[in-house]
Amino acid sequence: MATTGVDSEITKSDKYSILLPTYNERENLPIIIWLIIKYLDGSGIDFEVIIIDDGSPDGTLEVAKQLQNLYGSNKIVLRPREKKLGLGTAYIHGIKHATGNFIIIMDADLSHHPKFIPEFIELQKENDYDIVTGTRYINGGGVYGWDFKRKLISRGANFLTQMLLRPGVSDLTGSFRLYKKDVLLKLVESCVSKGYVFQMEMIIRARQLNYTIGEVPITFVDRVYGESKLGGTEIIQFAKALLYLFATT
Ligand SMILES: Nc1nc2c(ncn2[C@@H]2O[C@H](COP(=O)(O)OP(=O)(O)OP(=O)(O)O)[C@@H](O)[C@H]2O)c(=O)[nH]1
Ligand SMILES: [Mg+2]
Repeated sequence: MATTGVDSEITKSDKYSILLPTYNERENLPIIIWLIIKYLDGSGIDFEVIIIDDGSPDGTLEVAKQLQNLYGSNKIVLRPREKKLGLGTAYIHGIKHATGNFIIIMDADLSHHPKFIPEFIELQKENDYDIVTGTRYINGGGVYGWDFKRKLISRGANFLTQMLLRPGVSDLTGSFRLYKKDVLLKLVESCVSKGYVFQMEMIIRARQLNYTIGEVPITFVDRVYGESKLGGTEIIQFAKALLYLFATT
């Protein structure tokens, strides 16, 4: 989609801070870092990766330190916290330390492939979008490795939200996104929800605040290492938050 043939040049002053929150991602971290460096260095993009580890008991931080030694502390920045405090505050913590004017948020569990990042950047530049979001739900996007139940939940959550809030963005619950830094700061400030529903609220608020949003089709692969946590409580939380947003926006 983003291959237009027009070479939109990366402005020299643009820098991308990639926020990578981790909790028990010891196996995944070396692979994701290797892929990020491979695809971004290959495209001549100026970037840093900020790893926010929340005291993972599996020793993720030790692995992160080794990666920092390997790739350098200007590329790999460590901003760990003592204990598991959740994703929302992990992002805020990361933004505070970001030196880039753009922020990329992605999961560290290999569900989000770094090969899409140059496409996000190119699309942002072409249209000066405030946000570019990965989507599993337009042509070329997709989900791999999910069972029927999980697909149904994700589709259902997106469908319900589309019906109630009409945000005009096809993937609301995904978290693979590129933001202008000041835009992300405003959004994070205006969001009230935590957990799974946070990503959806970000997009709904973005629409309210009239930010422009582009979409890049992505393939999403279920985590191979580590445990999945989506359960009944997340679904109930999501439904509650959806109703809250419906009532208040
Ligand atoms: N720093 C920090 N990172 C977290 C926390 N919870 C999850 N993460 C990380 O955030 C990213 C997304 O979390 P996931 O556990 O993959 O959430 P999910 O994709 O909805 O669920 P599964 O992949 O199915 O487990 C991953 O990189 C996690 O390691 C947290 O409390 N603090
Ligand atoms: Mg995941």
